[in-house]
Amino acid sequence: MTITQNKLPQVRKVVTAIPGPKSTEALKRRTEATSGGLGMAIPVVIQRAHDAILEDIDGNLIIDLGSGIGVTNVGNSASRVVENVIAQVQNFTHTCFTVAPYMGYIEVCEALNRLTPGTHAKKSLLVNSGAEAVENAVKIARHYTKRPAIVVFEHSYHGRTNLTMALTAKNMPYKEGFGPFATEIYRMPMPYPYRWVGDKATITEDALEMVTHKIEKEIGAHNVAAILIEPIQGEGGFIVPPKGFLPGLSEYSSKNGIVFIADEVQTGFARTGHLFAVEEESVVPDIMITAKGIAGGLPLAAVTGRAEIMDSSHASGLGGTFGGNPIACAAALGAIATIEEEKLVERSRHIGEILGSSLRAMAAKYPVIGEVRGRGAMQAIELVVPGTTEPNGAAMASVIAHCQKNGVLVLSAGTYGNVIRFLPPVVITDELLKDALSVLEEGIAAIA
Ligand code: PLZ
Repeated sequence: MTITQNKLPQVRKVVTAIPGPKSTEALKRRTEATSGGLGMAIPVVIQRAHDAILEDIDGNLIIDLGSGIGVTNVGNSASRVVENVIAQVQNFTHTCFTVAPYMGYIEVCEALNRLTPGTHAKKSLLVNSGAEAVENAVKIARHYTKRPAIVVFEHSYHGRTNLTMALTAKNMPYKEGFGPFATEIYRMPMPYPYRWVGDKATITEDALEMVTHKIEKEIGAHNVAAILIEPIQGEGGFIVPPKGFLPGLSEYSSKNGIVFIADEVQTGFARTGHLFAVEEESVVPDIMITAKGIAGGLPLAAVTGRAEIMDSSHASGLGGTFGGNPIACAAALGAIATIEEEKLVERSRHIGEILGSSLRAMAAKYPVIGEVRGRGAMQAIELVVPGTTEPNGAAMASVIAHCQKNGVLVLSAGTYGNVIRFLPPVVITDELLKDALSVLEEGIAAIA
């Protein structure tokens, strides 16, 4: 089926104050109607979005450098996603895969088994959200190993459900007042290169030594079901582990019968200049968790792993009403086809070059930027008090406010609340990205 999509022009256009009068009115209703527990990155109400442009109800065209937190990698309302969704919604909307199966679910699993690293036999399970996928990966690893302990890291983020809050590092805002939390979760030191207090020349060996020592002395390796890690930590501030750390953990896991789980929820689907971030160091996880970018904006997440691990549960031990909803699966097949046919992995590397070189040039000029880090279309700047490594949350807030006022959506991140992260749709044009970066630079220059 081909549809006619009247796509928004890929240009920035600010026609009112942000928020404009219509958004301001609508946001009053938001406050009245929606839970006060929900945050808001930019105070506008959206009526349309295509590729890397968001249009608010006042007619402002805003450059999206967040992709709805790393989701619309293939662009907002990408054509293949829209076409597949329309075709599917006309055929059927739901059966529940564990009641009466359908091909879309099977085909998404086949695609994941084919595309994730490793040539071993793989199988997949589909669920609704990243957190639900993390929960299931932990369930499966525990069932397979018959062991209780889960090893996680400082600065990690894995979700907002009870188990995934326990797996997540940061208290405020994710955990504060929401306990008690699940047990048998053990948090390990994370080699955060920029803030590592030890010798940076031996960071990988030293961190691996600390982690394995703690596992052996405090848990017992034979009690560990899984080591769970984000290949680049997302909410924690785009912390890139030093070279060799992920391969070291993966090797230690296989030597000790531990399931090595990569949480690729934020890093997956052409985000980092690879289809999956673990590919950078040729790491082959036993289980990979994906979500966000998998379905171009529809809610879908997956657990993909070694066939013997994924098959270890008894039938009906896994499931859920909506998991792998047919419309979300149709969207995923459209998103995956877009990534492959439009060569978005290469595009992500190209974006990485523009982003990286321009951010590094800014860092050389403005000492408020303590570090530029990340990979491909997933990069960030960590803001500090010039001349120190002291986190500069005020600078972050003021740069983000400048970007918003001028029609550029950027997101914050970081354990210390001082990181600005860039997660543009991978289809963003060079011109649009450069325009957004010039607005960012004005914001940084203004506080320098
Ligand atoms: N694992 C690595 O990044 C979601 C959270 C936004 P869900 N990150 C964005 C917020 O403030 O709620 C995420 C992630 C990693 C798991 C998750 C959880 O994915 O789809 O939000 O449940």
